[in-house]
Amino acid sequence: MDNVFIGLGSNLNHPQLQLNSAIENLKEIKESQLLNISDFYQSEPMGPQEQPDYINAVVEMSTALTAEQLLHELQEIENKQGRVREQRWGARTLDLDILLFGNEIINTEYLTVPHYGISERNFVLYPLSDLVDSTFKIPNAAMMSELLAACPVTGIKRLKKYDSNG
Ligand code: A4P
Ligand code: MG
Repeated sequence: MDNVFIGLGSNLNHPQLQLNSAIENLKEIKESQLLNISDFYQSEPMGPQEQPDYINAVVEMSTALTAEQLLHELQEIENKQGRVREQRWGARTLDLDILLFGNEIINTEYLTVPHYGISERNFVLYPLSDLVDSTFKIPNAAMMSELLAACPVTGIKRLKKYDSNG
């Protein structure tokens, strides 16, 4: 079993509810368990600015699936929740990215793991830091404490602990 971290993002159609639904759907993935959920964060859009703010979070799971099998499951959930792929970095109902897959380094046509934005994006690093300690080392990158120190807190705010009734 590998411990994996998945980034969740939404800025359309009631983003907090989209994340709540995504979490319920993630719990149903075969041969996998949901272990931990970060706080939810509101973040200003990276990319085109004429789109709403995002709600972002990170979850930790364990899985017996391969990374490609997991990606397939995540894309099914994105589609189920009405994801339409249009503009790059444009607004979306749900984006599920594999941030880390154990210590694996993957570079294929379909997958880049660790996710290419993990070291710089505040809307990834801050929720991830809810789930790992400051000495956590990201494969091919630096330690959590160093990445956080270099990452601006502007444009992001912590909302609340995930509430399964919310
Ligand atoms: N893919 C490769 N590696 C991975 C991975 N580690 N996890 C491939 C998931 N998918 C991965 O993804 C396109 C292809 O990436 C997939 O088919 C898969 O094979 P996509 O979800 O269809 O496209 P995308 O998400 O629009 O593109 P991209 O470049 O992944 O966008 P990002 O980087 O996810 O950014 N601003 C804020 N504040 N918060 C956000 O969450 N998100 C984005 C999207 C833009 N601005 C944002 C946020
Ligand atoms: Mg994506």
